[in-house]
Amino acid sequence: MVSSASEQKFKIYGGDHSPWVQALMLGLHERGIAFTLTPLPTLGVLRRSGMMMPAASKNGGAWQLESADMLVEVGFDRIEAVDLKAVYGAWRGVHHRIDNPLRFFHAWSLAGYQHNTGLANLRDHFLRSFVPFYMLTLITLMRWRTRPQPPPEPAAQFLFWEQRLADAGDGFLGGASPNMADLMLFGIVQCHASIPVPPLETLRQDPALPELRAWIGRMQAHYRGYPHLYSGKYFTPGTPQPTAAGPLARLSFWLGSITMLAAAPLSVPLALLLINRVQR
Ligand SMILES: N[C@@H](CCC(=O)N[C@@H](CS)C(=O)NCC(=O)O)C(=O)O
Repeated sequence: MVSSASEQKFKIYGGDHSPWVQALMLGLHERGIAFTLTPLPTLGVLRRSGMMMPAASKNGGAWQLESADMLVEVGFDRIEAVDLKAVYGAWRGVHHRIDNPLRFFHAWSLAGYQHNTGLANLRDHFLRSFVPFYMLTLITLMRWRTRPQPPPEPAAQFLFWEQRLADAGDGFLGGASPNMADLMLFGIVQCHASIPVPPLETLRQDPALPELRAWIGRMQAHYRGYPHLYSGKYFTPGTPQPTAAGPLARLSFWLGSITMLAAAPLSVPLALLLINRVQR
């Protein structure tokens, strides 16, 4: 049974650059369910599932993985396998987010978490610099292993959705309100916009994608007031960018990042160890 929105509160570990963290947060927002976002996994989560995000705990209960399972729990129908595959297909090009590592860290530095106050908050920002360090290591490995090539036809990865949206008319993929496919696809759009990668320009400009652009506009209008919209600056109607971390928090993040780099003989093996822990 799905309990009422006011009885539920989620604590989510993750970053709002992740499409799956975004999908979960958008779904909770849609259902009017309160949540907090925390940048660091608990030690228990770290031991069990490494750095994989999102992990979420409902009402202080056990931490769970898998955005789709958690969205089902709050009342969404599960996304069809073929749609999930097409959502992953729209994520191509994400590896470009580390083309410029400084820009990558800069974007992460802006994330405005505030869970604790005072020194504890600064400690969290210092420690959370390990997350982009980990992601940089992971994406670098992925690039070495798969050697991704530029697509011959940049819009191709989005054409499945362009067609589906043409069939869906003026609403969402879910009809009058967003369904799990809307949430996940919009999560991908947020990911591409959080650190702009070539697929973002394709979404903005490619003449083959008018339906997708119109849908992004409808989603932005629908989620106006949701505080993690990175796409709002690139598509109409415009919406405000997420609130950035304050200067002290950012300073702390950068001190953390420099420390992670200086401690590379320790931090790189730790990242590799944790990467191997994750079941993908
Ligand atoms: N199927 C998972 C996918 C989650 C996922 O791929 N998360 C990425 C961030 S976008 C992650 O944490 N990757 C870390 C890793 O693979 O080690 C879900 O939907 O929750």
